[in-house]
Amino acid sequence: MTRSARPSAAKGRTGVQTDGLWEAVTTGDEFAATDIVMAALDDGMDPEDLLLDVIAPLQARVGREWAANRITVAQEHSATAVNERVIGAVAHHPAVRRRARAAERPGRIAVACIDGEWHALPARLLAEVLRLRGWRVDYLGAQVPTPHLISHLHETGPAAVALSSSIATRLPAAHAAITACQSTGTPVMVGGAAYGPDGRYAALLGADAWAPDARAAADRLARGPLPEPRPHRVADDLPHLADRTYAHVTRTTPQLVRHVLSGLRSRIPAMAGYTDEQRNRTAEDISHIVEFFGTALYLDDPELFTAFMTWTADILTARDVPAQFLLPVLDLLLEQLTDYPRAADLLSRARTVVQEHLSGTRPGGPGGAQKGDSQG
Ligand code: B12
Repeated sequence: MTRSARPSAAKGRTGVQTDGLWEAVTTGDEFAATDIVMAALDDGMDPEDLLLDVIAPLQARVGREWAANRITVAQEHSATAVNERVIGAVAHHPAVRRRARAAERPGRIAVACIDGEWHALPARLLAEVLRLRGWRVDYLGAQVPTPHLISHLHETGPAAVALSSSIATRLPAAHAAITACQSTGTPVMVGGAAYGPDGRYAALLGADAWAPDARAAADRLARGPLPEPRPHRVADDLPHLADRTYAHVTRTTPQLVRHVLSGLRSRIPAMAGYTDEQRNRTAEDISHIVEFFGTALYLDDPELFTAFMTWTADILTARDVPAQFLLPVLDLLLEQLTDYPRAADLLSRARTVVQEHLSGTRPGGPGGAQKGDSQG
């Protein structure tokens, strides 16, 4: 499709052919997708609105469709790859470049995903919005090793560093990265779905600022410099870590996963007939459960784990896998952790929540839940 041959589908509230864009993105048609956003910019659409009110929700929809099992993992990967190219194309549109050049020059800022964080797209959206607002942005992309990030801050001396986290299990690593960045004297702004919709973990982990989305982040930065980093010690932020429960769980994760898998095999006879792929999937699911469990212990936030467990139950149900098997998983973990009261309490709570969720006695239980909306 050429830029002059624009699709004829009706334009939505935003002035973009959102249905056409969805179709192009989910069928991997990069050219058609780019044509649609270029046409919107040609028609004078505000690029920030295009990035945040069209492309970002479309990407979130990709996540919901995958969670509900309406698109495959491959389609989700391909759609995300197309969306990344679309964001790149927006950034290079002549009107967008003109606007970024004409904006005031508030200073330099680094935008990075923390170590182990693959979700680069949300950080990229933030980077482009800050560029539009005139910032000189060093966009470092996915999984930046903390020592290299620190060297970068020493070399460039930015006004702030924006650290993005989408997956909650990387929050312990984010905590260490925040503290390390602050030790260079650079204020740290954090954001991304991992911090929760209200950003509840940002202050807990000692960040200097948090914002719910890229627009709010840019507005906050436009109001003036972030506060100087306050000195803090990781151990003082989270005093409950003194009970060593988190340390024990992370250190023994491989053993815990093995114990759960062998326990499941003896409790669920059908597992004897599993294919290699089914066995690998089960092992992966158990690893994720233990990782989320560890993160909830790190933050001392039971809800992080219970929300993940009910979300997992919905994901399994959407794929016709009996979610009942989550109950013995929790029991088997409990068997190994009876000497750790905080761990045992969290597992018992999760068991109650999962049981209520599966029997439909909990608000948001199967049938009532919006599958895939959980951001942990
Ligand atoms: C695309 C995607 C992927 C892609 C990422 C590719 C890429 N280049 O980004 C791939 C396939 C790699 C991936 C992998 C995984 N993913 Co994934 N992924 C997603 C998905 C579908 C979209 C993420 C996204 O781009 N969202 C759209 C943007 C717009 O999100 P946003 O957060 O609103 O962004 C705004 C704000 O957060 C803010 N912001 C962002 N960063 C920052 C930073 C600062 C400083 C500030 C102020 C603001 C800010 O600004 C943005 C713009 O306004 C989500 C589902 C979803 N609904 O989001 C899951 C999701 C994030 N993934 C998830 C999971 C579990 C995984 C995997 C573990 C899956 C697996 N089994 O391997 C791995 C983990 C990899 C890792 N170690 O990081 C979970 C996380 C659950 C949780 N509770 O933590 C999610 C939520 C899906 C789900 N419902 O379970 N994933």
